Amino acid sequence: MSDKAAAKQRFINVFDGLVEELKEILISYKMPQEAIDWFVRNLDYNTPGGKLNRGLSVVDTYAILNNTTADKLSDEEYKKVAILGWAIELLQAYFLVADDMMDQSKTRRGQPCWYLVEGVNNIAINDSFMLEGAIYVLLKKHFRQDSYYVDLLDLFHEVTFQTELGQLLDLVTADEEVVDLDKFSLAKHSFIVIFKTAYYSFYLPVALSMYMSGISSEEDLKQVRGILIPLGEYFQIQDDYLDCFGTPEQIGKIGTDIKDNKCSWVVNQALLHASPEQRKLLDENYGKKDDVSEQKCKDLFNEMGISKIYHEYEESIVAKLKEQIEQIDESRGLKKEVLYAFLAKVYKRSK
Ligand code: DMA
Ligand code: MG
Ligand code: MG
Ligand code: MG
Repeated sequence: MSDKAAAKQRFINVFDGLVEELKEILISYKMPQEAIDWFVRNLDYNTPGGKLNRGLSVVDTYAILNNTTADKLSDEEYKKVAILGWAIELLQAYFLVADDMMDQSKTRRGQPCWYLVEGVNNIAINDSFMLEGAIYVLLKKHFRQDSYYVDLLDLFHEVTFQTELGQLLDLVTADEEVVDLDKFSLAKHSFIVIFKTAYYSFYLPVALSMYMSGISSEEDLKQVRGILIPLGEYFQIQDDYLDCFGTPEQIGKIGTDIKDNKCSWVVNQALLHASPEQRKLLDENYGKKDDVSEQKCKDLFNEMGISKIYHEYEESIVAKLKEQIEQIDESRGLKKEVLYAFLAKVYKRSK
């Protein structure tokens, strides 16, 4: 097994233990077996199947801040920080189960979306709530006695609300019936993606490790936010790009942004550069539910060289982020390496 695979396996082993702990809580409530089995199936289907980048980042960041590597952490310390990692993965699972219903997606992580699994349907709504609820059950059990417990709770609540604000703007900007491309703009796109993705995917993992490491002054939290928010914006621009230009085999999901009339980075770039005829084609085809209209939009994006614009954007944002990371003040214990490690995970990703 490679080091990377071994690290992932150690992390997944913690999850199996957490499922047992959550199960015990339902048993203590004398929950009938069929509901316990359902909850376990919900946890297993929706939580561990992804890249686990967010969760693993909590562990890696913690190791860097404590001048060590993850494999050198004792089992006890490893488990504790890994629980924070799994708490983010549960938050992500909660958002994704709901997001796939709202976006009418078909597949996720190479399998059918949870709400489309035989017999699930709208029970997925309650299942998403329960994935979120599991976060607080675990935090209470494992962090109740720690001085930073309330900081963890505050952070999860704040970031959850920010994500929901982003999802709200994402949804109300993408009307199901009326397509009005004048409603889109890069400024609105930036707001949507910072709120729906950057806070929980980038700021949250680092801030959690910082609290657990005791390196959590307001100045240092502000310093990391200043880099992780634009980095998260870049990550979601990649997600928008891959929705249109990635293959389902690569990204594990079938893109829905064009049919869903989403204010994505791709269509915003096209709108910036479109001739009157190209604009007309978009007005007539973007946001339509059929494959032919979707293909016409994709052909136009190819003809307009959106990929080239994307690759230029990628190089320029990465150069900017590196410059910004270099400015970090490490005097209170924060490390530039934390941010370089994040950047390396995102740069040129294809899934
Ligand atoms: C997802 O945005 C954001 C959250 C909070 C789940 P999205 O719909 O672009 O994500 P995906 O492409 O994975 O469905
Ligand atoms: Mg989606
Ligand atoms: Mg969505
Ligand atoms: Mg997407």
